[in-house]
Amino acid sequence: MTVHAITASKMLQTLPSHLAMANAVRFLAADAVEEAKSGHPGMPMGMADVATVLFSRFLKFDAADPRWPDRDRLVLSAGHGSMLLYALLHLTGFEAMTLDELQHFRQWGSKTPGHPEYGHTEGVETTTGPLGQGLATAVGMALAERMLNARFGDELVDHFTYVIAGDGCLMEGISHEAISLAGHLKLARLIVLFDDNHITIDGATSLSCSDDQLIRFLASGWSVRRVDGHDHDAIAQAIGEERETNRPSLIACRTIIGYGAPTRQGTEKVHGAPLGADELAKARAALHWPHPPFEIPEELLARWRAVGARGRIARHRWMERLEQRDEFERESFEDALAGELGSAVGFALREIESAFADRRPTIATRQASQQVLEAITQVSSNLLGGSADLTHSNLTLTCAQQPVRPGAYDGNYIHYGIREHAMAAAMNGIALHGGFIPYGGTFLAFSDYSRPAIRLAALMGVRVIHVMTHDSIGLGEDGPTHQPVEHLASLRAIPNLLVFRPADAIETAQAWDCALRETRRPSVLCLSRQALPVQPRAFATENPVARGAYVLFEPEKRRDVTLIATGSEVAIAAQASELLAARGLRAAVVSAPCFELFERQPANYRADVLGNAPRVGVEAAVEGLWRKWIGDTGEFVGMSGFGASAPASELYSRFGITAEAIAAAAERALARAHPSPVRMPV
Ligand SMILES: Cc1ncc(C[n+]2csc(CCOP(=O)(O)OP(=O)(O)O)c2C)c(N)n1
Repeated sequence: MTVHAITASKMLQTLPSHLAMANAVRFLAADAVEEAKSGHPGMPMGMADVATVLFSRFLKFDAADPRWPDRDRLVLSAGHGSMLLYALLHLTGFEAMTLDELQHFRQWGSKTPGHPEYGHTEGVETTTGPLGQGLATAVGMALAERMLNARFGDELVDHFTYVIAGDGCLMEGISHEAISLAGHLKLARLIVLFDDNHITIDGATSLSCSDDQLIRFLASGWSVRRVDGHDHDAIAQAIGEERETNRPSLIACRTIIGYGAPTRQGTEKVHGAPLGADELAKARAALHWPHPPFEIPEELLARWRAVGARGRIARHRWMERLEQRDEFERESFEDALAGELGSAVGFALREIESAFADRRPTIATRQASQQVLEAITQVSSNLLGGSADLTHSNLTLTCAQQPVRPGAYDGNYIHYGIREHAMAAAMNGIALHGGFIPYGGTFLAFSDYSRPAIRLAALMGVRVIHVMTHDSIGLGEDGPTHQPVEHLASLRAIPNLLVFRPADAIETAQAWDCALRETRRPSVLCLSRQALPVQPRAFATENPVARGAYVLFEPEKRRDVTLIATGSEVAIAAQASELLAARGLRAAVVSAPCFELFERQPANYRADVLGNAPRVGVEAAVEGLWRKWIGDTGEFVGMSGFGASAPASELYSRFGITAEAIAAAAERALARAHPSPVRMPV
């Protein structure tokens, strides 16, 4: 007998209805892939038994309220196996996941996209597909659960985070950062169900990997074990016992990919292609599943629906417990979950902004950011800070914050260690879980290490705030490895991401205000290492940074040229306008702290800001998309290659980002616009 035959017959003797339940998952997945003529049947067929045990015996949820805050979180890190999740959501009775949706798997407008998408499909906790992201995001969820538990107690916050991850997730580098962080923090309520099927796309995992995953996780402080992933009792025992450990758990579930497909199971052929009519028919025979595609026998469906309703009583009890809390506590809990900051934060921001306007401090924008954080963390307990081991450079820690420690989760600052990628993904998980608004710091040059998670934050539309300091050659002596030049352009290329580069302390406070208000978008705050003077500006009743770009200085009568700059280069552009004035040319200075917000302004506002005069763009970075704002005839003053190791002031002059260079560029732009005579007299 084959492994499959032995396991199947054992299950038929002991748990026929569980096997039938798992088969319902298997065939919904295989039939949907068949119908779509594309997709991944292998993983759902292989993990159907594990998922059936998890859902029917452990997972705390109520299909009638997919957003119940105290539900267990399930993250399908192996997102290509999306049909596993869609089948389970349908079977357990999630209202939006109709049979019709399964029949339109991967089709335009369906709730069943190729990979699970948060915000698109109710019941999907996070977007997955880029392997490893789900696992690291789940670490953030598990952390948020413990932290919220520390604030509000077991009665309101008491749930697990489960992850289904494959070989691919565990091979990805991010998995190392994630498991290391989770092990260190002793996130005991995190349970990873590893689809240990020894197969990836190219073939056997032995082609490319010799890791002993159990030893690897063990070394990071996890509780580990191996189980037959088709033996329901063994799976149940493993999950049950791992829930009781005081460490995060890895359960390596030895499975057969494409379980039940007679000629393809156990091979890469079943990973990412429909089985084909013949193989599918044979799988039906092998697993005693005589039902036509998308037909689930009534009794079986009823059993699955009962699983979907299993958590209903627990949810109602939870609601009662919430009701019994005194009003203040209940409101704090609900506000935290809703991501409310509280009006005190608004006041604190206004206050610090006007203090900056009065004192006009010449400080680095990273220092201004710290002062902003000092003010707002004193009045809001929902902000969760952190840094990837650059706390004292990013200036992200405030007096009001205490670090979270292994097993002690009542702090509000995370030392993420040198794990930028896991930090960014964990922040996504924290934001998705609810209860905290995460911000985390690193150097802008290392945003590349976080980028895949930042991209997912943008795709999901979640509020996470990246504090990226040392934002240009202005960081000086650390040299070109640490000096970002292409990062602003590359981050601006990510849709739905806000990239802020404030020019001084006032704009820094205003940028924080914008980032905190953006509840459905992530932000990157690009902050200087070097001190910057506060620019003179007219009193504004509204936050001008929210407009994305605005006129900082308008010459009298008319403009000859418009100088558009961001961040630290605004001050240099302002100096250039004075040089030009001395030469009889009137230059407006536009500060453009956030092009994404500027782009959304009405056309007449943008036209007023940009003006009709020739334009010069100034930014200590590569040109990127600047042409859009300066036009074909505009001039760009910035970087065209990597920086160098030297004091910042020397770098600015060596790379030609000076008031004189800007003035010369303005003259060139004017000459191009008015070929003869060159000068427009005053
Ligand atoms: C970051 C990333 N790299 C590559 C891929 C493409 N990809 C999708 S599934 C897969 C193989 C994953 O193997 P495994 O996790 O073992 O899944 P299984 O074959 O068991 O379904 C690859 C390389 C991806 N989705 N994400």
